[in-house]
Amino acid sequence: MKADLLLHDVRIVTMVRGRYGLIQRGAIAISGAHIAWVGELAALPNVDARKRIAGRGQLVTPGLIDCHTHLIYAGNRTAEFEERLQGATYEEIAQRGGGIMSTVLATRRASPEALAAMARPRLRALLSEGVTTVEIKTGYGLQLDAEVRMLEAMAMLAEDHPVEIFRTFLAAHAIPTEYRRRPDEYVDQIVHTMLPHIAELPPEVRPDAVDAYCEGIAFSVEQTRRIFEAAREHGFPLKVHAEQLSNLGGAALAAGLNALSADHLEYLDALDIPVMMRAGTVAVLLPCALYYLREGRRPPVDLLRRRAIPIAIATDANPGTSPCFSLLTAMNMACILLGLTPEEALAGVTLHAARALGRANRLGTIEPGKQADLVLWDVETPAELSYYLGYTPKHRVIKRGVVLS
Ligand code: DI6
Ligand code: FE
Repeated sequence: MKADLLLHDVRIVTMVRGRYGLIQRGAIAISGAHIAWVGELAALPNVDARKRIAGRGQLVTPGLIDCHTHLIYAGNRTAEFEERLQGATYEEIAQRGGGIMSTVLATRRASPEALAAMARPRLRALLSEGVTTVEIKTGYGLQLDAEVRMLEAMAMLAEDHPVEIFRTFLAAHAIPTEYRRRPDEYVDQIVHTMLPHIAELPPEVRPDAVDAYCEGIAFSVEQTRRIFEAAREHGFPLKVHAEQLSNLGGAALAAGLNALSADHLEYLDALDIPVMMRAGTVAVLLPCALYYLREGRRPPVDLLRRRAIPIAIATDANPGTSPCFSLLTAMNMACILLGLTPEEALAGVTLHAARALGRANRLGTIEPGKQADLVLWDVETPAELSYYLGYTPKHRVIKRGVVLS
């Protein structure tokens, strides 16, 4: 067998079916951007490899995936942070035009180049922990031109670095102040103007999915339904922000329309879970946001487990509710605050995160045929990835078969 790269003498955490699936003395043969062979070193066929890396017992995991971020934005929300420390709530601040809207005003004034420049250090922080795929949402433009500038900034970030960026269109993130008294007209604008326009964008900027924030301070279930039905007509997969601050039924609505994921879910009702199960909708949990908001409610992890709903974990990196640019921290918080096991947390940032992006056919596990997105870690056990707080074990990243560091 010919290979471009052979990793040998490694311990492999395959994450097949969301379990560690540990191979104690393994090897991985990579051909081009893909995994050609995985297994016990002893069973390795004769390989003619252009390059070899001896792992000396290092642990290999799939490249990590942050499947929910808002890391492109302008402005500064620290005044709001200080107000919340004095007792103001996130909803109060949003209702008086602060919150998301304050970030929108700053983002609307920024060029795509400026937005990309502001996002670069945040993206670099994520990538410095073995993240190889990042989802990024629009939603701080809330006007067609400004939303498109955010998509252009994503394309610029993708050019700098081999990281894979999944673009999500979130014009339904908040009702912009100018539509405050006529929110349905903003929904008309999304349905009749924005979605038809973005559906025709060139492939390097066209969104990969459409999202909406279904919440008391944002869009009702009925408004969300109109946006999702229109998005589906243009062929976009769906994601939803739902049951973060209250239970409106957004997760069940989205799952009924075959959404890839329903995200947040602190207030998810047991009755909403069967429809997620039938649709294979992933539950994306965002522990850094609930930590930052000091939210007392927890997503119903036990019920999700019992129904075998795949659980993904993400940072929700954003300036208001989760200024967290560390996926390893999100994994730790998923264990400490939500009660996940370290194995579930790792599945949450690999296989299940890939499913939340509709890319599990290509990403998220170490199996022949999958893309060679891998991280070699200097750790003794896979649980170590969830164990530290503010410490990143030494590691090397391979993206699409190319050794990056
Ligand atoms: N839920 C969140 O936690 C963020 N967006 C969302 O829909 C908050 C975004 C922000 O406050 O800027
Ligand atoms: Fe979010």
